[in-house]
Amino acid sequence: MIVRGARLYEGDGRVGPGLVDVEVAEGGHVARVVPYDDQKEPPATGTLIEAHGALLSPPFVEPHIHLDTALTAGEPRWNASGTLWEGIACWSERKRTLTRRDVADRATEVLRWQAAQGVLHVRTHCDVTDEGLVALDALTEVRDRVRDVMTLQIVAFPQEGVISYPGGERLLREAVARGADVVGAIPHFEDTREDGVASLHLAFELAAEHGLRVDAHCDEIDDEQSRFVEVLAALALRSGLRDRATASHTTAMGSYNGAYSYKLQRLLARSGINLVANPFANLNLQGRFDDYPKRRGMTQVKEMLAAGVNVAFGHDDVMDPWNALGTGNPLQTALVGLYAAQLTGADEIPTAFAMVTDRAAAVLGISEEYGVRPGNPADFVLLPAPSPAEAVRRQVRPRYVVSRGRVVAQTPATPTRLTWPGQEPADVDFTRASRHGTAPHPGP
Ligand code: 17E
Ligand code: FE2
Repeated sequence: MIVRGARLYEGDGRVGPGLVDVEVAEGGHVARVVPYDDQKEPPATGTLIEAHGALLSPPFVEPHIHLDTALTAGEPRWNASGTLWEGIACWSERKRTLTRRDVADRATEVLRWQAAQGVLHVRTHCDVTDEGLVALDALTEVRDRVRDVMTLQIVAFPQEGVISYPGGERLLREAVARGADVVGAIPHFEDTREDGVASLHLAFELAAEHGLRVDAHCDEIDDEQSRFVEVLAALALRSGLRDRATASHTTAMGSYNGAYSYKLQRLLARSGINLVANPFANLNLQGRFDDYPKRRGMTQVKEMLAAGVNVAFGHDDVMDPWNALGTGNPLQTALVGLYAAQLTGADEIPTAFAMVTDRAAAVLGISEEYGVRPGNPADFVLLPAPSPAEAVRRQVRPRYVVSRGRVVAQTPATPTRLTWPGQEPADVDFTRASRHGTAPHPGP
């Protein structure tokens, strides 16, 4: 396979200077990336993709989703209050009826949606507060079945607590023994501050013992006194786990005072941990106990990025008790995230794209093999846009999704024909090319 004349996404929101050709070797790896030469004849054999200046990016990375709960919204009842807490109660009821087939079918369906939209690396949380560990066994099976196309990391996530849930620690250990890739926690849900701290100690112990990563749902509450992220960061720093540890949600940070925030920025930067904000869930679930002014619960995305902390955006839910909507589209996550975090400056919009690509890859710990470079797996998406910012603005679907050198998804361009007063019907062009002969605005 060869992709000709593409703009190459190089990470951190940046695009390479000229157009390139990307050649894929037989084994599904990137063989060469060379400057585009329009005089050169394309090879006679193999798949040829003419990019015409479209953006070639490594695939989207989903750093935080719940595939075990996906597609259960309304079962057995709807989350009427819209709180995290009622969501957990609804799920607890639904959990009693889980079968392996049920979980595998729903998870697979969402993975198909993700692959179609260019997501080829996924970290899913999986509730392990279940005596049968039904969802965990289902997801490890699914992980094996999709291995040739996508990589799936499974977090052993104790949704109803580790210390405060009967048998919680035993179940967490058993989940690790049965093949979870990452150890989770939910300290703000434990009965006491001390239980929350103990749950984080346990997660780091287990991770160290088994060579795993840590990703905790951490401070997902509007309580400014919920301060478990400092514990997580200190443990990451002192254990040496550092960037192998992630704090997800950290919505309480949206309520921290300035003095404490300053202290925390320094600690988080030194610790090397990642943060994952989940704009759909955070905007939906937080602030539910406020009247006005009503908090919206996003963590300190802009401030933590400025402090040098890696922050990524996750989708979190797809049609479950915590979010009735969602298709798993990472560019939707990026768009909603950039508004929630006010990352709307010209140099900030490309950062939002990085937060669903290379910054998310860093969360999964796959940065080395991630990126369209010789020797790496030929995994990429071809986006019909000249820049990351344009891809986000126009919410484009990848024209091609390529995994290990094989096209796994293809979406044809579908222009909209508009009949406009005084003109012949014509396709609408949502790019900002001027209709009056002046140069198009370069855009961010
Ligand atoms: N469980 C939880 O504790 N928090 C969430 N945001 C979701 C599930 C989706
Ligand atoms: Fe979550």
